Amino acid sequence: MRRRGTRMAALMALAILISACQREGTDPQAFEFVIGVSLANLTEPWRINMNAEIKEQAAAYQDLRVVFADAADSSDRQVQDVHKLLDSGIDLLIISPTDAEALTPVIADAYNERHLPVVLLDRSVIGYDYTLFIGPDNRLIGKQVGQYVAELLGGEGGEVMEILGRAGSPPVMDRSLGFREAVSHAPNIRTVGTISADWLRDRAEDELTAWLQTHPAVDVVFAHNDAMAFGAYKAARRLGISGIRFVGIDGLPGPEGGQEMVNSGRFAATFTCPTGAREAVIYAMDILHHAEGIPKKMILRTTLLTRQTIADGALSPTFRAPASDPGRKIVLGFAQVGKESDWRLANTESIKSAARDAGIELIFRDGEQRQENQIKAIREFIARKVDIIAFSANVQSGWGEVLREAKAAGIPVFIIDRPVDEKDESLWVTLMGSDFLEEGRRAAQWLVKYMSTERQVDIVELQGTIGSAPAIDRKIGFEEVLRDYPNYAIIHSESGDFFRSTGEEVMRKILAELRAQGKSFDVLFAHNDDMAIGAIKAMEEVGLRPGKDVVIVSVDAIGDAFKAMIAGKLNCSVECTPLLGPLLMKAVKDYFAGKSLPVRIVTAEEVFPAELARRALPGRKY
Ligand code: GYE
Repeated sequence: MRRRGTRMAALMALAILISACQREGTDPQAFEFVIGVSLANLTEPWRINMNAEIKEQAAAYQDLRVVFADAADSSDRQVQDVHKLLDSGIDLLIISPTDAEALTPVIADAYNERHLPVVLLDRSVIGYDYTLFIGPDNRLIGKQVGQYVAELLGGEGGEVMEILGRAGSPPVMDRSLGFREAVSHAPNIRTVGTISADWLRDRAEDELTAWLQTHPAVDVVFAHNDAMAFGAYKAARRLGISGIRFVGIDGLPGPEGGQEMVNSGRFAATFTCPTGAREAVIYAMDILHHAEGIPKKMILRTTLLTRQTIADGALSPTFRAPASDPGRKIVLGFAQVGKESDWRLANTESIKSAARDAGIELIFRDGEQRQENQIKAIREFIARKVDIIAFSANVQSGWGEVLREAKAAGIPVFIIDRPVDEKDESLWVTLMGSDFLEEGRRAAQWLVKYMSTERQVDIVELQGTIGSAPAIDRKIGFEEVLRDYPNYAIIHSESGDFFRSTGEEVMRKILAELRAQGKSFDVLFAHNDDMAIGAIKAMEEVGLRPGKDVVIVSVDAIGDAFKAMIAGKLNCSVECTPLLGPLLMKAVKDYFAGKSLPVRIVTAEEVFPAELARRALPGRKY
């Protein structure tokens, strides 16, 4: 309610300049919050739909006023729009950037300097300087289209023509990459042509008319959105060419929308690409009300629409009450990895308490670090006909068989924390947890900044459980950053299996080996804090001063890591939150309420260098 007078004046001025909306009949003075919405353009049907959905969802809130700005596809104009919105005193910014590079600085400034919450819609920026990203995984969409086209054409294969949106834009590059990766597995499919039509129907019609003159025999036309696919369809019809299968993306309702094109047989298929607009407003209000558990990224689900899948209910959210008696408690079977670290113990506690709070009946099984125990537990859940199964995969491979059994039994599976590397993503409903690659990158980014040196830096790496996603990805992310710093070298890398005791043992062994070779090292990168704390003990035994003689960076940000940082023995911990219980129970409830869930939810995390530890410790929850 602060600065209401001046803000009111600034907003009225802005509303005249741009446009605004609030719930019908509400007193313009009464609103509590003002959200600024900066859209890339209002020409494409998909973006017009996004705009409409924001307005509809915003109308549900009494105390909300939304101010819109349309950048008409100009990033310069969008930068100005954002400045105007910021200067007018908005409480939160929702933005769909025209161009990541051009918009990153002004968005980072709003987020870091003005501490304004920022929700990115559909397209991202460079880096992580925003509150929440909601959008599709364009590479995954491209891959799904490729898999569908490969199936459509079958063993014989055929010729495919690809119509791109705006050349060089991230969605186009990702969709094309995913598509070509998928069709590259089908030997008889040849991509015989590519044209760019800037997302526009008429441009696609003109371009394809010219192209078809010389290549009338193409089997499939894949267009990056339905508008261009329709343009392509019209071109073929005008030239009297039949037999081409048209595949689009967006799947919007209404005349000329993808749903109509599929139902009328003009398209073989399209793929939904939800705008995320409603979720953006819902989460924006949660953020403004300081709700807990706001994720960092929500990757929205894409659904294949053919006449058959639509007939099977692909468009209608199916109400999924627990099998027999909707009134009874939802029964969730959870197969946990084990008890290897403080992180894991906090994760287990978070799940157990959140299930209690949500009134969900939890059957909890501890895998004791063994995959076969987890598989046995999942089979037990299937036999007991639980309503839903959730698990964290000790190692990422070898889950296909049991996940197919759960699917065959009609029991939905949620994966939390550690993903699996199965290709068939229909074997689980959603995956929620951290971005382990990004954690590895952050550890290395902090290290090179902290060391700021050209001299040789030798690193010992304590890996987590071999074959587990966090160990694999943290290593990849860490090495990816160090590739630009040739004076940094990992001279020894060994697994401590995420245990504090094993971290200590393995470090003791490494120290002895290096001493015998007359070698020393400068840095320890430990894939989790527990192993780092174990290693600190082993270092002190041989008279080393951890945190001083050896710089130590690790991952998790558990309580004991803060104590070690305050004691000067650990230099930095990259956060990885174990508090996934509330997120999981909310998703379970949403699922049974028939809501479509994101395919991926990435949690929000920070980096804690030692100098921040003392101030941060009191607020830590694990
Ligand atoms: O970093 C580690 C735990 O899967 C992210 O497993 C989790 C990791 C975490 O043992 O402490």
